[in-house]
Amino acid sequence: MYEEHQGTALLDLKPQAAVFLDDVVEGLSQSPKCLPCKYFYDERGSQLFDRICELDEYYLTRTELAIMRQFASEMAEQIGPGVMLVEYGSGSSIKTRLLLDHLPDPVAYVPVDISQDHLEQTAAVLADDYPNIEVLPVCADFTKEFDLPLSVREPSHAAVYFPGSTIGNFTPDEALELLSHIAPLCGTGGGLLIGVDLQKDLETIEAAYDDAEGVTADFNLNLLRRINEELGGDFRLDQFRHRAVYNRRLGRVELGLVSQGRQHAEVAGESFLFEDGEEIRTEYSHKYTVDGFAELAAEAGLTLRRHWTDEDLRFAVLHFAVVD
Ligand code: AVI
Repeated sequence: MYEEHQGTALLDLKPQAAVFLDDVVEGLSQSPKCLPCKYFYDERGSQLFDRICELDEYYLTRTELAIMRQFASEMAEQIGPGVMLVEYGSGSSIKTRLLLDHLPDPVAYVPVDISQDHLEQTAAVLADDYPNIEVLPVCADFTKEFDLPLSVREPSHAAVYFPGSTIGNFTPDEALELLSHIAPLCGTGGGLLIGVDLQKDLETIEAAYDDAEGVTADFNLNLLRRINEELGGDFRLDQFRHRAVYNRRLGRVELGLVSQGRQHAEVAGESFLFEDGEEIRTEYSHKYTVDGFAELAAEAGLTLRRHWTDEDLRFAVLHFAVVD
């Protein structure tokens, strides 16, 4: 299960079966139709997401980064010395580096990601740049339970870093399930540092998910392109329109693709009917209040210790402790 990669041992726990087709057929057979947002991120989708992060309207990335720049040393102090830092996602970002730069005597850094290529590349670069920190990549689906790798030096505790408000792409039930793995993973004395997008005015939120340049629309439609290319689908991309609506009651952006007319599309020999105006739900992006998120995390055995926000209260980074 361990493979050697440019000086970093990779723990490979990724699911072996190709489930993309099953998930697509299952989602399109439901009413209302849906497709899992995790399939946005093929190579093209990841490039489009990088462009989204640079958009004027998409305030999340730059706001979180500004919070990290301002408060990384306080966050690192909260996390404490001798940590095994476990990042959900590949951690190539400046945010990860800010944290690693400020942590007192970290023992190991464990990026966890399902995308092996990306994980290997970023782990190798970080191992080069931080020779005193053992880099132990784990290729796994972090929404499922997995074991931490062994480090040469014994850590005093483990802490999960989960930036980017990716937690918002899970429903509250799914988020609770994911969070409930963290306390047993890290054990008493462990922690969680997590980036969460906050509830705010509708205009700001909807603009972030429906930008003037149409990059988010391309990102959303890329899912159909991927189905066409990888699963032999015949979706006509110009016959579906990107839609992003903020549902204030549920505190979430609802992203969908709306059929422009009554039409059929085939995937791997199965035919699906789309009525005029029918929507395929492709993503939720939940927005929280600090108290609301702390309540959810408390159900998973995590106690809010501190949090940091920007001046406009757009985004928050929260630190939780695992307590008995
Ligand atoms: C990855 N995730 C936090 C993004 C978000 O804001 O929910 C995904 C995204 N979807 C459309 N734009 C960005």
